[in-house]
Amino acid sequence: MAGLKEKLHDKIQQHRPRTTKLIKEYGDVVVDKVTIAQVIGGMRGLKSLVTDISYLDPNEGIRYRGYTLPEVFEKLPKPKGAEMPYVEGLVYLLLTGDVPTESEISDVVDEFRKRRIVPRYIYEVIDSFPCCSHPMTIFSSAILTMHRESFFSKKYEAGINKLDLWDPMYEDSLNLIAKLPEIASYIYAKLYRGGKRVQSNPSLDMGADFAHMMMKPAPYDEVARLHFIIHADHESGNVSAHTGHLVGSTLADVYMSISAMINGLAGPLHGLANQEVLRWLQGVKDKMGDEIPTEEEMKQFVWDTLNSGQVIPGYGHAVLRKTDPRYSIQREFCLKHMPNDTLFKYVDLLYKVVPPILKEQGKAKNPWPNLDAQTGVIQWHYGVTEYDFYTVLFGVGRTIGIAANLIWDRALLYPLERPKSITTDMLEQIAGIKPKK
Ligand code: CMX
Repeated sequence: MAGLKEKLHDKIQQHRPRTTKLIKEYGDVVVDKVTIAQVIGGMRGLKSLVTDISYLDPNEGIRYRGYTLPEVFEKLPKPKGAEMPYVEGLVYLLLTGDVPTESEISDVVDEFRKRRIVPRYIYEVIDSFPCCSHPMTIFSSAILTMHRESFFSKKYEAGINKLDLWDPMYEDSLNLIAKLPEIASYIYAKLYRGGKRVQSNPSLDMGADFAHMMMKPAPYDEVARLHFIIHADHESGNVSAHTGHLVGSTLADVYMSISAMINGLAGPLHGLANQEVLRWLQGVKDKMGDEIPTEEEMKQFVWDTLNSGQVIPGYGHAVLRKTDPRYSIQREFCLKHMPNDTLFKYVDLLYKVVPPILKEQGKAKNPWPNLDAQTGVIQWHYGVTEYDFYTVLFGVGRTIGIAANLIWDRALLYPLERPKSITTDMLEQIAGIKPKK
């Protein structure tokens, strides 16, 4: 057994009795109540999922395995001379809950190196898409097509004890994560670089290898590490995480589950917002020519969008009630590496004008920016100006967290997800505005 898998195996053995005890001895203890507003309103705030991989506090933001993002960036080992940690180290942390040592990191880097070769037919699938296909459609399809590689599905078909299902889920997950940077960069090459493919370089860590395949010089390797780490997980209720978990609960394999979660991520209220922020900013730039808008002009653009019944992309959140720390970390990166970038100045101006306007409008519960408000500006600065690609980058990072959850879902024998629906008549009866039949 490789180091990571052995450690994971031990952690699973230690954890299983905790879950078993909770169900068997405390299964009837009430966790939460459900209101009509929650039933109709997308289950906001309803505590009905469990994960130990990350936790989102409304005011503090995300913690991975108990660590805030600044702690994660401080604690995880970094490649020699690098500013940002190994993405491979985050995989280790999310899976085991432990910060890896240098030698444990080398093992994981080696694991990914061995698993990185993308099957030839995936290039053919990507090549066969009609023009104007969105990169997220291609990304999701490429992942789904690899279902034929699944150990999990083969083991299930052959008959496997459910206690052992986490093992092939782990193998599939590592295989998929190792291949995603190359798949994503080939989609980029195909759509925007005349199909010029750059093969992965086995001597590089995941972030540096992605920059190499994207043909972007340093510090794009740091950008890639930063990006994949901050996008990896956001507890279990967000649409991409929940979709991955839901599909996986049917014992669909990782390729099916991650392809589905990618489709959830591709909605403009979720991951696609990073593309929408850039589209919105470009609209402002087109109107302004080379001029930077004044504060008053920017306020007017924001009000125009709100008054036409649209949302301000990159602002608001279903759980967060403060500025997203993932936004702040990217902002610090911008202040250090690209303080004079024009788009960054736009984004900074938005940070000043949008929250007071959203507060004045009085609808959004959270007037502060989320991570998507900053992502595109960094990509644009380093030459990735094709903004419909940005959500693919989100998807590469998010796969790490969701795959870790899928492995633990199988390890802890979480069952098929199947909540109950009721009718509007029944809700009216519960509300007491209609007599019970
Ligand atoms: N601009 C304008 N109006 C907004 C808003 C925004 N950025 N954020 C929320 N609102 C509005 C909602 O549309 C809603 O309006 P109605 O009452 O007319 O339906 C009202 O404020 C209340 O919404 P809420 O409870 O504050 O927010 P929700 O939990 O319903 O939605 C989210 C959360 C993210 C979908 C919403 O804030 C939004 O649409 N933001 C813009 C899109 C975005 O940035 N999405 C990315 C989020 C991060 C991610 O998942 O990647």
